[in-house]
Amino acid sequence: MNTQPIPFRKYHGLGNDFILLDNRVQSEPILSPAVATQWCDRHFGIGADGVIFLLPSTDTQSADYHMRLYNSDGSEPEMCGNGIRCLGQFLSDLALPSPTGDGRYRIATKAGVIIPQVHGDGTVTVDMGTPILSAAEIPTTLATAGDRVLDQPMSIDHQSWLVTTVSMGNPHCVTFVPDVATIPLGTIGPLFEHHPAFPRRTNTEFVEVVRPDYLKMRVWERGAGATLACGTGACAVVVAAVLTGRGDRTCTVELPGGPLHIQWQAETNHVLMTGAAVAVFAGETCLS
Ligand code: ZDP
Repeated sequence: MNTQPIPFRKYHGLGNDFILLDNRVQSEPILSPAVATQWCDRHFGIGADGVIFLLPSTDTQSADYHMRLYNSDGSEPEMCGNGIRCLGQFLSDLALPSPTGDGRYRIATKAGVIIPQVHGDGTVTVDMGTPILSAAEIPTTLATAGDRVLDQPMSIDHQSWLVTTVSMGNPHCVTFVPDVATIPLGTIGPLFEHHPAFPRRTNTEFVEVVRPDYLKMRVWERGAGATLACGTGACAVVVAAVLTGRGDRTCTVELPGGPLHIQWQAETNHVLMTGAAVAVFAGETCLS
């Protein structure tokens, strides 16, 4: 047992849960990916889908803080939608003032500077930036004609799926299905995640169009498996629905853990995401 317990706080965004660490003392995460995996274990650890590190900004001109994240398998994604809402709420809970006084914080991530705005009512809006549609940048080798993958057939488990690929900083493969409840997520999800068409693996969303402004999705996340919600995934889903003529730019996405409100602005090309971010408990752990 470590003699120096490490303090942490636990948050969730629609049941997509994270351990948040105030890591401002140094610019590198204080945990190794292997220890983070141990913390995320639901039986032998604290239990979470990932660990999020609040780091000092390395360029205070462009960002107030820096966020890094490990998935529960120890891999490091570029971005995390539910996670950055939790980080915004964490900053507010730590009584770190918003530099602009309106609840906004500029957060440097591997996908650029992302700006959550904490509203003070338990919800956070995040400007998630612009979606990336170029196959090479997602990355996927699926593109046949042109550079985009829109409703392209792909064979998985002897079945043909029409897939649309979108990056919100991290890769997503979106497929529209008649009924999300019947998808065998645990068997089909890993086959998408590890398919050779996705050199950096992929997150996969199975989506049912209830109405053009109301989509229902289930997600298999890269590095974390079936989760109750995925913020970057919900944004990717609305972009895919608009591009394939199935959905509206302003849309509610129902995830197993609850709803997210997504707006893909035509004027700016930015995707805005609004949803809950909730502190669950604070503690200290001896695991290291
Ligand atoms: O891209 C990945 O590897 C994801 N598993 C990262 C986590 C995404 C997240 N669930 C979200 O809400 O965007 C935090």
